[in-house]
Amino acid sequence: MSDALFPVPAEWAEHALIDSATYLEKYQRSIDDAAGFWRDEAQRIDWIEPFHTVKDTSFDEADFHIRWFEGGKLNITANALDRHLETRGDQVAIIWEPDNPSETVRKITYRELHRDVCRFANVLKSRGVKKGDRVTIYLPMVPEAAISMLACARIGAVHSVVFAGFSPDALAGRIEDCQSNIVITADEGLRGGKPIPLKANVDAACDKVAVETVIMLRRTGADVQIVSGRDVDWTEVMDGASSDCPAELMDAEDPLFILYTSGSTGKPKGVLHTTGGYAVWTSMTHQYVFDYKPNADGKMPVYWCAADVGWVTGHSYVVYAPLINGATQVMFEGVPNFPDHSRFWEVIDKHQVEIFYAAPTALRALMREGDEWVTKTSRKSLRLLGSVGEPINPEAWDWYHRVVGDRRCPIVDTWWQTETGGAMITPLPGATALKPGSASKPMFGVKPEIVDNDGNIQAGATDGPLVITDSWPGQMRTVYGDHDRFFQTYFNTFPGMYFTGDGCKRDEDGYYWITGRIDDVINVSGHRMGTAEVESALVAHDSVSEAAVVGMPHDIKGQGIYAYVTTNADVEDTEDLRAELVKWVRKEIGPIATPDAIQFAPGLPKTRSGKIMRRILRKIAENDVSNLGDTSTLADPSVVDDLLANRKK
Ligand code: 6R9
Repeated sequence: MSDALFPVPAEWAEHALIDSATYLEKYQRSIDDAAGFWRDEAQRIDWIEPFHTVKDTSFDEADFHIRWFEGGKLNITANALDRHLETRGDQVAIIWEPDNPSETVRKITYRELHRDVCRFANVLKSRGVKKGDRVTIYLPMVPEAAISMLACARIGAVHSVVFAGFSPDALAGRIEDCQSNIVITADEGLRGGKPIPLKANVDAACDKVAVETVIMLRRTGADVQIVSGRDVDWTEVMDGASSDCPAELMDAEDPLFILYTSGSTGKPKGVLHTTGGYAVWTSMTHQYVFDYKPNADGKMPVYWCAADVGWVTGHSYVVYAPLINGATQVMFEGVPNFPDHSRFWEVIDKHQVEIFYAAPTALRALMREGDEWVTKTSRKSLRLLGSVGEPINPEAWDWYHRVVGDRRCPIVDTWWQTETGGAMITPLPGATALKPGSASKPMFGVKPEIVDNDGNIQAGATDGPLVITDSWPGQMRTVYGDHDRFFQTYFNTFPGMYFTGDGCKRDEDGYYWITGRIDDVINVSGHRMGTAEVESALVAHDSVSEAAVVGMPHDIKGQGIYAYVTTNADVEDTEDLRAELVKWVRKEIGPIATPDAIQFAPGLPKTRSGKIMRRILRKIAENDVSNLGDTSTLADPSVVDDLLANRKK
């Protein structure tokens, strides 16, 4: 923890939507009079029919339910598109910056986006997609990703975006879980100059699960296999489609999307978000956290969230909230270090970005390359910086603040999760004095608490598991197809409360400091990996009999993946096998799951009841071996000696 405190700059206190007094007042009201507060905030959305009940929620097992804005009818795309046409139809909604800066930038106005979304919605309809059907989207960071998502929402279909870095197997598992029979993809993706064979991956996935239609966008023009009767070309089907598509009337609690995320057990869960609460929550948080409003000249500031649409940050803060709020935003196809380490800052200068939101892992990687890549660019347009995805260490915070933001720009360190839909604990730039590394204070309507291991709420400065004790509009509503798993995962550990899976400290000033996951989830470069997922990929290999995976500290990724692998008796533990296992996991899950270290272990530390003692494995991976704690309950304490002797550096 750092002791530094950065007061709210005077011009922010004066001009921001929320100053410190307003924050306190609004926060108090959001807790004391939740219904009144949210009735007012919900007016930011155009409701086709008004809701009759603001909030009807209970986290108790006997009466477990979460419903917001019941009776309300809306369409989120009418809010993101149609309502802007009259006032800002010709305003640029999306500035698309391609992977390679020498390729042409695309600028898409609200009118054009509306037209393309309507067209693509008609394409989906003509393929038999109806309200409630699931549509899988496996696309790179191109405007068509947003168009596809919005087209689904237009007609009430439920999108499931699968990150384009996931393997064919991971894709097939997600298609199967939500039983979608249509996939939208591209011939190839492009990242850092390297092509990613998306269509070939879809073909491989389709060998495992039956899919009726594949719509393919041509991004690179690569030679790909076309399966006749199943595959159709994006441009061809769009050409004939009408741009008139009325927005489907959706209930506030109708599903909007499914997004798969890793948990501590089992396969990834389909996190389901619904329409009304998500629309209110994401647009409100986006407006207040980024102080998003017209500049003095009436123009909307250029906003850039560098997250991929394959993650929740891309859903909430690239696609839905900015468009609902009428933003002009940059959508970036590439990576921070291509063609060189100045790319982020050059894009900021090129498009005069005022608000920039990125992940600490990217900042740490760039920080390592030296300041000059940053300082040779202007960055004068920047006013506000944001961070999301993992704890930002004070060194990276300081670099972001001092070098990137020239000490001028506040940093909003936003803590939230796929499950929470939008920012939960975060500074507001005009209201919150900043402490580097702290996500600071709760957003309106959020009641965080820190509990002890028995679930007793702790007062004052303390640390422990972080829970949220009451519902907020953007909360996930279920695990797709497994409502019981939803309850068991989040509401069973500490009855009556939502358990975040994160550990947290609260200091004397009431600031929250997220310390990281305390369940079996590893946060690799801001991406969640379940240890169970990597383990099951490893044991699926013929040579492996058992595997245990834990996190290890990693300078750039935050956490790396450390795998202990027990091979079959007749297998030799060679370097070749190690390399093969790394490749295997990449193939099974995708490059984000690449193990950073594999240690061959003839035995794993197990209790007499057969439970692997991960605490010991974590300590060895962290090289914190001076105190391994009590090992006396191990069935065979001698395995620990072998583990210590063969630790991977
Ligand atoms: C939005 C997103 C969620 C997990 C979460 C926590 C970590 C996210 C953070 C942060 C510290 C922040 N996390 N933001 N930790 N400070 N500002 O990242 O969602 O992919 O579901 O990950 O990420 O551990 O529980 P998701």
